[in-house]
Amino acid sequence: MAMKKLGLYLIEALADRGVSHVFGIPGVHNLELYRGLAGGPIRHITGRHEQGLGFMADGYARLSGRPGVCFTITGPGLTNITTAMGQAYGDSIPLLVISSRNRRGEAGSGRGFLHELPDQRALASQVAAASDSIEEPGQLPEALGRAFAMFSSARPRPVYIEIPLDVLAADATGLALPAPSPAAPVPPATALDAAADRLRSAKRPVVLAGGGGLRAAGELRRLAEHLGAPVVMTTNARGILPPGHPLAVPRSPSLEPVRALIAAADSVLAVGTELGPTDYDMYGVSEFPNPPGLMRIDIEAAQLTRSARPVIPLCGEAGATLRALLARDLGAARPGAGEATAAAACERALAALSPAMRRQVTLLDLIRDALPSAVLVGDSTQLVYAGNLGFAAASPGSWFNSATGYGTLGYALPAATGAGLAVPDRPVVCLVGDGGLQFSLGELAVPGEVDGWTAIVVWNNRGFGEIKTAMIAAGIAPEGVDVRPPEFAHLARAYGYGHRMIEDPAALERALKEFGRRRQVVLLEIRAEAFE
Ligand SMILES: Cc1ncc(C[n+]2csc(CCOP(=O)(O)OP(=O)(O)O)c2C)c(N)n1
Ligand SMILES: [Mg+2]
Repeated sequence: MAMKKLGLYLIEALADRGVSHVFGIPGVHNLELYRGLAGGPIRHITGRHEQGLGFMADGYARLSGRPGVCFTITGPGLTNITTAMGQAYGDSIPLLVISSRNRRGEAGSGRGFLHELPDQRALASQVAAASDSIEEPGQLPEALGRAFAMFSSARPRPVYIEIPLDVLAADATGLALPAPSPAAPVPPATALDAAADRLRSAKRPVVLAGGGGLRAAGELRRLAEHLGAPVVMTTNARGILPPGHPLAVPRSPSLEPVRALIAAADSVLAVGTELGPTDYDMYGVSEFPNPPGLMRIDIEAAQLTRSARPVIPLCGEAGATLRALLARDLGAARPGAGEATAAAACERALAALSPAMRRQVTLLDLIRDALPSAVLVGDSTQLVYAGNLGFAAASPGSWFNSATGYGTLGYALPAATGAGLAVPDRPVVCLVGDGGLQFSLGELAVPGEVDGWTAIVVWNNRGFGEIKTAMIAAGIAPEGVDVRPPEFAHLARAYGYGHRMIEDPAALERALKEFGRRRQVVLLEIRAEAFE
């Protein structure tokens, strides 16, 4: 019988776990990862830089609900992807990063083998929830099993597995597939009973929803409607309640009117939210106060006491935990309750924004309404900052960006490409600044190559606009911020994409509707000046 190399085993094991896409860049150092790929069930997407493919995997994971799997080479492949791992770590996104490594005995020798680093695993461990070196084939099934178990029953984050070249090519004949993952955890019945009691007697309940609640949108909605509880949604939770839902508060808890709504509650149920500063104190103005009567659902025990202390900690997966609560006696339904408070908080929060930001939120509303099924993927740019404060996304998962969490420029374009691969029948809008897009220009090739349906909306203010404003506000003479943008029309042409210059909202609406009519990649350049 022909020997089966470990690289081939890995592909079979991934396919067995339902992996359908791998984001990678091949090299002589990871050839054995590719032996089983061509002609198989897994589609390989080639990034133009490992940071870009890591962001693609991140966008793919968010929309597919599956881990984004990445293949990199030893050394520079790994160092290039660490920024994307940092972004995914900050936002609790499951990535499985598989890298080759120098042969056993060569790695870390200091002799200068191709791509050699002193300690790859230690480097990756700083941006991963777990990192493993596979020193012999028999260790791989357990490492993979652990990775998949962590994705489904712990706060999902990047997991790193490295396989030395000689181990990748070693015999894996007869190696068993990784063990199936355990069921997602639910809190103990006593804690659930206590939470149900508290919710039943609450007079002014409020729900704080985070990204961990995205896959439990139905349960969250039922619970909130039963209790008459306004639902405050963080950046990553936007869309859990749709725009216009009477209990929806799609506004940042960094804004004073939203904080006032929370402070006036007698019971607050936080679901899958870190209660972290990039959502709850976006501008570092004043720390978010401990919410009154806090019950907190999180899949990770350690997270339950970070940033705020709950009176009832509920360690469990959001959907399963909410279903367990809904199955308990929560008192009579309270139709209409909480609606006036929610509406008032929404209105006051919007009024608290600067006129420029309010106009930007209106522009985002226009984009959503022109393309109701679109996923909006953002970078760190002015339009997106305004959206994170006050934009109501159409559906769960249709609003996410790198202006929050780790905050990496260059995220939006590749993440939009990955999102599109996960939901190929939906258009994707990438919202990016002229500065941020220049961080990932190489990845412009990929949406066209994978037959994507992507509108790249560039907010062109000819430089690092927000940083310039911050320098001026700090009394610093602007330096390093008037960076020259390329001619985006020429760039679009180079890749065979359409281009439109947008100078007023009506033109944007027309261009988006035209884009929505058929699958294509188009670059819509907004002349920001014309919107100021
Ligand atoms: C990798 C990385 N480097 C630097 C920064 C700091 N930074 C944040 S926003 C920004 C300017 C972005 O310019 P642009 O994309 O044009 O957006 P604008 O502020 O002009 O809307 C910079 C340099 C960052 N967030 N990430
Ligand atoms: Mg700019």
